[in-house]
Amino acid sequence: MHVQMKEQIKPQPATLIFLNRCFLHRWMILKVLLVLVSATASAAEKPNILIIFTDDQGYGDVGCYGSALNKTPRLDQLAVEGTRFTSFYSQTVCGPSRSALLTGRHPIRSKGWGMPASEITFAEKLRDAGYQTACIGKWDVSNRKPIIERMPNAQGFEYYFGTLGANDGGGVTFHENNEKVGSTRDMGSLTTLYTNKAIDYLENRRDSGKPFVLYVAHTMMHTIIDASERFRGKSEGDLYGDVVEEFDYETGRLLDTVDELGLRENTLVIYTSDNGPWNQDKYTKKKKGHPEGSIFWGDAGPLRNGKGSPYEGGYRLPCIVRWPDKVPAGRTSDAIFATIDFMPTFAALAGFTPPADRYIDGINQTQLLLGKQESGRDQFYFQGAGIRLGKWKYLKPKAFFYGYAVEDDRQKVDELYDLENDIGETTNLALKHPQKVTELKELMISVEGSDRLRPADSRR
Ligand SMILES: [Ca+2]
Repeated sequence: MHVQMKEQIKPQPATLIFLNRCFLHRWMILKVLLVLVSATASAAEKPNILIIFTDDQGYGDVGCYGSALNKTPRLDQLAVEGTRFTSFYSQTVCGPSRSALLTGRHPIRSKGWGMPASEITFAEKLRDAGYQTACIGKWDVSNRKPIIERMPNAQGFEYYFGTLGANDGGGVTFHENNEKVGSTRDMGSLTTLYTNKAIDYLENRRDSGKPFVLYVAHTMMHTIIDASERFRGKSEGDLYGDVVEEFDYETGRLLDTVDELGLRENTLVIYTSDNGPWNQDKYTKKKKGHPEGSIFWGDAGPLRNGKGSPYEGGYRLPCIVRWPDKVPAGRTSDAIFATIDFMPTFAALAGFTPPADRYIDGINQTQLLLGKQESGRDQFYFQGAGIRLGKWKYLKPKAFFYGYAVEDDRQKVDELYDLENDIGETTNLALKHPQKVTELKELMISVEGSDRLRPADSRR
C-alpha cells in the first residue's frame, strides 16, 4: 500500500520527507496502539482458575459418569458446557493427592501429607504472575497440624479458610489464614460452609482488577459423611447419595455466583475428586461415628477396587473442565490427563515458568484442553505399584495398597491389563505379553529413579 501510494503521487523530495514523517508518526501511534491492545489482550487472556475438588468421590458417583442413583444435574450440565475426561488420574489417597495437584510432582517426590515447605505450588507461581490466590477447605499436606511454614499462606495462598486435616473422627478445627478460628462436629454443615466462604471470596474479598485462582477442597464425601437437614434422607442413594447431591447443589450455587459476577467467560473451571471411593467391606462396615443407618459407600462404576488401591478405582476420577469458547463444550475425551499436569498447564495459560530446579512430572496439557489435539500423556505412574503406557497398565507383584484396600485373594504376580478393552482390570495378560511387562517395568523404574530428578529433565 505504501509503495503504491509513492508511485501514484510521485512526490518531490520535501513532500516525500513530510509524508514520510506523517507515515512514521502514524506508524508509531499504530505501534503504540498495537502494544497496548496486545498487553490488554494478554491480560484478558489470563483466565481465572476455579478448582472444585471433592474428597473420596468415585468415578461412578456422578450422573454423567454413569450413576443411575445419584442426581447431579449441575455437574451433568457442566459436562454439557465443557469437556468430560474419562482417563483422568488424581492419586489413590488424600494427602498424596493434594501434594501432587499442588506441585505437579508425584507423591514420591512431593511427599503427600508431609509436603515439605520447600515444595513449590502453582499458587506460589500464580501469585508471582499477578494472580490473587485463595484456598478454601481441606489442606491435608501439613501433617494435619498447624505447621506455619507448611500451611496455605506459606505455600502461595494469600487467603485460606478451612481444615488442615481430615474428618475421620467426626470433628474438624478451622483455620483462617494461620489463626485457629473455631471447630465443629456438624459434618453436614461443611459443604455449605465452604461454598459460602468461596462465594464470599468471589464477591467481597478479591480485587476485581486481577485474575484469581480459587481452590475449593471439600471435606465431603470423606467419612464421617453427613448432609444438611435439607438433603438428608432425600436421595435414592442413602446418606452417601444425599451428600453427593448436596455437593452438586452447592457447586451449582458457586457456579451461579461465577455467572452473576460476569466471570463465566474467562474462568477455567475444573471439577474433580482427590481419590476413589471407600468401597471395601473390611473398612466401611467396621467404621463407627456415622449417623445411624448410613454406609459411606461410593461407587467406582466399572473400575476395580477404590480408594487406597492402585487399580483404576483408586486413581481414575471424574474430571470436567469448562472454559466457554476455549475448551470444547459437550466433548468427551479419553486422553490421559492428571492433576500433576495442572502446574505446567497453568504455567502456559498464566505465563509463568514451572520450577526448573526439580523434576516436574506433569506436562502442559493446554492443547488437549483447547481441543487442538486429542492426545494427552503417554504414561501415568501409580505410586509404589506400577505404570500405564497408552492402553497398557502394569502392576508389580508387591504393588502398594493401603491396608483397607488390599484384595485378600490377589495373587502377588506381575499384572498387565489392556485398559482399552478391559477397563475393569479383570484379565491379567502378563504371561501373554512378557515383552510388554518388561517394557513397562523399565519405564516404571525410570520414573522412580533418581537419575530422572536432574533439573534438566524438569521441563519435560
Ligand atoms: Ca480423599
